[in-house]
Amino acid sequence: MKLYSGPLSLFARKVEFALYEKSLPFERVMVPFTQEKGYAPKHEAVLAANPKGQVPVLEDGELTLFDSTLIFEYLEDAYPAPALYPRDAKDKARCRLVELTADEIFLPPIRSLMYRNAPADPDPARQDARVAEGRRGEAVILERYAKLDRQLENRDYFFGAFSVADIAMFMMVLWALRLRGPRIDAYPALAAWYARVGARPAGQKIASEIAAADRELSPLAREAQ
Ligand SMILES: N[C@@H](CCC(=O)N[C@@H](CS)C(=O)NCC(=O)O)C(=O)O
Repeated sequence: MKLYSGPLSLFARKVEFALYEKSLPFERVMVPFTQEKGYAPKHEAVLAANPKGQVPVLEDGELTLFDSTLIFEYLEDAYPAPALYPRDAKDKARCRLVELTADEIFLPPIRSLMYRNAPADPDPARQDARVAEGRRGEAVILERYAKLDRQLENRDYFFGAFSVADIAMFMMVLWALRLRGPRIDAYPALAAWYARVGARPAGQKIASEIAAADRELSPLAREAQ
């Protein structure tokens, strides 16, 4: 298998997490990324495979797929063990809902913090507007933390065994923290779950590679050194 990934691509790292969990060997191609230019210039293979021009893109033999959620579903069908979805149909649907909630509902307030790693806007008014939006984003993130804390109370993982719901939500919390968003210490169930997912070999590998990429690419990480 070949995965087109990005050093600081939340969605591509999410797929790497699943590949490691399933112990599937893969060749990783890192597409160019800088905080200044984002994903420009786009990798030709990614443009050819994905009309959105986005990573992750997975090739498995003659199959080429994009979108982290579709890739998760394919990996589960093609390589079912270990399972990363619950077996029960309703829990499986709930698991997909947690993944969607992470990717589409939790991400927007986290995105509002990304300006912290981007070059400052030369227009002070526009920069102030970004800072204000980031503050509003932080308030929303705190509401999400409180909800996750209630959901995870007395649970090791969202659905008994580790699943894609844990991967998708872990990636969001990791992103909020790496962008110096609100801490999770005041949310004991969330903090314990986050540490549990992060202690898995795949979680450790993902988190340490992202931290290394940040040290190389991100002003926030350089400031913290
Ligand atoms: N829904 C897609 C989102 C993929 C995505 O947003 N990829 C980002 C990197 S994390 C990207 O390639 N951005 C470049 C662009 O949009 O031009 C998925 O789950 O894979």
